[in-house]
Parts: sequence; structure tokens; C-alpha cells
Amino acid sequence: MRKRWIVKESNTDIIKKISSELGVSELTAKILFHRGIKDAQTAKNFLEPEAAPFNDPFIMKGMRTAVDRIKQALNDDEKIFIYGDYDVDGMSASAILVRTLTRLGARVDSYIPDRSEGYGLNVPALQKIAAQGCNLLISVDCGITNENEIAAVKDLLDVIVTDHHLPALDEVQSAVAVVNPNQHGCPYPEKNLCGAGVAFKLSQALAWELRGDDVQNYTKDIEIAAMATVADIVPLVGENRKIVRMGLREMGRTKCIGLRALIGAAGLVGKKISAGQVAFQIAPRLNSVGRLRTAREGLKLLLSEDADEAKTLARQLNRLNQQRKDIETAILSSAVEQVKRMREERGGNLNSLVVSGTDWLEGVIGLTASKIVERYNLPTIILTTRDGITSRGSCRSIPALHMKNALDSMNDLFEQYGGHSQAAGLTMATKDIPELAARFDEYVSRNLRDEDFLPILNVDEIIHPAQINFDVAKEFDRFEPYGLGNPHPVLACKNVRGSSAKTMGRDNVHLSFDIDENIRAVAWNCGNLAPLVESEPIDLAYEPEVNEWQGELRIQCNVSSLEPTAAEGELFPGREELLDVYNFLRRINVSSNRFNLCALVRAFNSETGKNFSTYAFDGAINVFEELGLITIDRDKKTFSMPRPKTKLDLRNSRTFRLGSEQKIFSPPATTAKIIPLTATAKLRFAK
Ligand SMILES: [Mn+2]
Repeated sequence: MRKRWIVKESNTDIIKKISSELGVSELTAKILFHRGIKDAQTAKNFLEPEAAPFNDPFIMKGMRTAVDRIKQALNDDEKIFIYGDYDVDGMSASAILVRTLTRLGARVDSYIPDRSEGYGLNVPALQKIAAQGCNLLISVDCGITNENEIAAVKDLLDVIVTDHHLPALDEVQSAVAVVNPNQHGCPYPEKNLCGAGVAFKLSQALAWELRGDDVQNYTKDIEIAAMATVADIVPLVGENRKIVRMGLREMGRTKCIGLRALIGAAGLVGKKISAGQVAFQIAPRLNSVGRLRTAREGLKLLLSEDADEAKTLARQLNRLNQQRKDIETAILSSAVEQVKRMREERGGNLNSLVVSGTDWLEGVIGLTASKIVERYNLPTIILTTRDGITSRGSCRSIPALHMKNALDSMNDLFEQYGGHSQAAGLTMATKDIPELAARFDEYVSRNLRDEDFLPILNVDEIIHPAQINFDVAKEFDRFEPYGLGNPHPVLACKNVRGSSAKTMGRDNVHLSFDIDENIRAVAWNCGNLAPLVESEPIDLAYEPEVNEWQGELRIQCNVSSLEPTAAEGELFPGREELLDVYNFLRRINVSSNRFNLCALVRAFNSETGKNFSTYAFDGAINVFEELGLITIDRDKKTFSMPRPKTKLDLRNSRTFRLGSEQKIFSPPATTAKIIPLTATAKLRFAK
């Protein structure tokens, strides 16, 4: 699918000012500007979060009262319970407080509900905890919506709520203290902390109060807080950025035996760990145990004092994570199968996707919905039913469509629903799913234009890789860690010439090539495009990185998007040409089902004497895919050509409509704008 490039807007004066005051390149200043940074001090705090101070935890409303009550519990040797949540944030927040209080000499125990008990505090659990002789309960990552439950056990238990979620309408009044930067009237400046972040701040406050530990130097368990901050997908800006940057640094030498085992199970021992590795390799392992078994096992790991026990637990998590992946793959392939049938039956013209199944794991359908959106770039709802009567759905959207508004327009169909612009959840009667599918599709088609369905590539700067010098590339390191609120910078350039393309990795899935002879580019999962890079100009999005290669430092372009460039003046294939391509594909498919785009273009051109660019040929294939005339399995690299089930109408294909209106061919080759850099390009191979 062709991407729509949107170059972010900037302000030259501010960029020049940041650049000169901070001594960074204008490119770096521009990327900072695109992250909402408009002055040199904020920019400095962003680039050097370690040097920026922690906020004083006692600014948080309720912190003083909470600390005093915990101090009293320590003095009176009361038994304290930590009550958490079953996701990574909840497990981590629990672990941080248990570890802190244990260090301070408290008698402390913990409780995490099962998914079947539901999220947050529940009365039976609270009563059971009180019956174990506990006087003080501290909630982490939950509790802010549980006024009723806290009131119900008021005579049995003192409750301190620590949370980061937005408060409900009826505020918590029955708790001894409420610590939540998002509660009404809390002056704490950092509103984006996760539950474990709040637990970490409480630990800082307790250590200062009871041990006189300087808040600015207190970083115990910061690596656990960092893991949760990444996993909970809160913005990695402000104090969160400081926590994650410092926590990632500590991760490799963590004193938490369980986390060390987890890092080992993920195969990351001795490696510099990035936020991405936490998000995709470490956190999912902890998450799976909460999804498939009980989060108490995850917490047990984080609290383990025994390396052998921790290793055994971490190995179990590996197995569960594999199981979760298998379930995800099964749901995904069944969903893809449904999309394929819908395309064939409707002859294209899909504006949205509504797919459903029986006994699909509720904890997994949200992940699947995200993958489906990634693949088709259509607003998607995935539903699952257990009893056949009621279904639960997970919704994911594309930027042009506000999902919550779409659901509002058909709220008569739902028993329950909620969410925001890009994600939502719902519960409804299974029998109404066909009606949901029809009305949702109609809503989307009414509200979106064809070009809204093109995936968007947000570009920080149009710049040719040869213009990136060594100094500038080095500055890119300082943007890490990446995550919500701080995406990878995207540099892009059209009409680039590549050479010396080589495939690498297992099954030759990855690609490396040279730009301008001496700039190395690496494109993951693009191995099949090696012939394209060799023979035609390409459109690139990339991020520069400095790395060491054969003892020499050099710049590498990490390619995030690689597309064929349209030849200048070339038009989108018309009806006749599409028919030629279609007949060619049918002929080929009789003897081979191998799908290799570059090889197919060559064969087509030599067989028909035409001169199709890869871009035009790929456009034609997109049209057939949308119309259900071709099914491509991009993992297996095979294709099949089902017989059309409906009368063919090319105008049912969005790509055809956009193409014939000349809305998807790239504009004439963009000449990269040159921006002044701090040093000359000669430095590229500096040692
Ligand atoms: Mn949370």
C-alpha cells in the first residue's frame, strides 16, 4: 500500500535558536521541535534527562498523609498488604512497594486479583485480606474508582490508594490517603507517571522520611519502574523519560533477581537494553502470565530471592509467552481468512473490517486488531463470543477515523462500550454483528475520503542520506528511548539510487545496499526487493545510526520504508493494461504460485514487450487484491487467483480510483532540501 508522506511543519526561528544555544545541528533542533520542544532549556532536559532533577515526591497531594500512615504502621509493626493489578504495570508497582517496605523492615504481603475477579479492588478480596490480620492496605495501579469497595471495608482496613488512572465521578473519600497525580487538585507537575512510577515516587518519599535518603540520588528499583513505564504505554517525556533512561541503564546490572532471570529468558544478558526490547521482548513475557494464568506468578518472580527459583519461573514465562504468540497467530490467520472471503464476495469496496470468532481469547483480540490494521489500514473491530449470545469486541482505527465517535453513532447496538479515537472496546449481542458490520462500513464510507485510507508516513525532514554527516548521526542517539510521545525520527528522500544490494539473515529476509557507493543502508524484511533496489530508483524513509564496522565507525541508514518510485510522467495503468497484467498473472499461476514482485515485473515486461515500472505493476496488483482477484500470502510468498464471484467493477478498488485520479503517483522527484549542518560531510568516516 502506497504511503502518504506528510512533512511536519516547523518554525525556522525557534529551530535556529535551539540549535545555536544548545550547539546541536538544526536537524536535531527541528526533530526536537516536532516533539513539542520550543526552547533551549526544555531541549536540554530532553537530551540529558539524567541531569534534570526528579520532582519532589511530597508535592504530590496525599503523599505526606500516606507516608505518615505507613511510618505509623512500621512503628507499630502492623501487617501491610499491597494490592495490585494483573498487567505489567500492576505487577511492577506491587514489586516496587513490597521491595521498598521490606527494605524498611515492614511486615508486608501482596495480593493481585485474577482477571476473572475483574480490575481493581473487590470486597471479598479485601475482607479476606483483613481476616489475615492486616490493618493497612496500599493499592497500586488501581483503586481510584473504588470508593464503594473502600467504604465497605472502612471498619476493617485502612486503605491508601496509589494510582495513576483518571478519577471516577465520585471521588475516593473513605481512604486514609489518595496519591495520584491525576486526582483533582494535585499540583504534581508530571501527570503521565504509570502506576509503578507512582509507587517509585512513594518509595523515594519513604526513603527520605525514614532513612534520610536524598530523593535526587534514590534510584532503587528504577529499572522495574522503567519496564512498567514502557509496558504501560505512557508518554516517554518529562519525568518518565528520566525514569526510563536511567532505568534502562540499570537494567543490565539489576539487583532484582527475577528481572535478571527475565532478561536471561529473553536472551538479552550482557546487551545494552533498549525501550523497544523491553516493550517487545521483556514485558510481553510478564504480561502473558497475567493473560493466561495468574499475575501472582509474575509478581513472585519479581520478588524472588533465589536465582534457581527465578530461572525456573522465567522459563515458565517463556513457555506461556510462546503459547500466547501461538494463540495470536491462530486468531490472526483466521481473521485474515475472513477478510479474504469478504473481498471475494463483495468484489472489493471494503471500508472497514468486522471479524468475529468463538472462544478467541479476550486478552489477545486487541493485539490481533492492531495487526489487522497494520496490514490492511482499515478501521477494524474484532469480536469474540464464549456463549454464542454475547460478544466482546476490540476496536482499532486509522488516524482519519475517530473510533469512539463511530461507536457513538450506533450505540443502540451495544450493551457497553467505551474508548477513544484510536482504540475502543464493546460488548454486544452476537446476533447483531452483521448489522454492526453493515452500519460501521456505511459510517466509515460516509466520513472518509479515498485518500484517508492511505497509510501516513510522518516525515521530520526530506533529506538525502549523503547529507547526514557523522556529528549529526551521533546526535540521534540522544533521542532514545523511543515510545509513545517520542517516536523514532523519520528522515525521507524520494528518487534515491541504490547499488550492491545483498540479502541477509535466515531465508534472506533482510536487505542491505549502498547509497552513493559508501553509505550503508539496511532494510529489515525487504530481502525480496533486492532486484528493485538494483534496477530502479526508490523512495526511502530512514533513520541514521552510528555503528562500528570492521573497527571503523560509520553511518548506517536504518530503512523504515522502501517503495518503488514512479517513473516520471508515468500514469497509473488503465483498464486495458490492468487486463494484460491480470491475464499474465493467471497464466503464470497455472504453473507457479511463487510470489516475487520483482521477478514478476521482469517476466511481464519481457513477455509482453512493455515497460512497466515496479511501482505501476505493484499498483495493478493492489487493485486485484482489493477486488478479491488475487490472494497473496506475504509470509509464505505465494499467491492464488480465485475466480471472481461478482461482476467486476474496477471502481470498487480504492487504489484504482486514487490511481486514475492521479492521487497516488509520487510527485516528480523531490530534490532534497539542504539544511546547514554543524560539520562537513567529509566527517562521515571519522574514526
Ligand atoms: Mn497502569
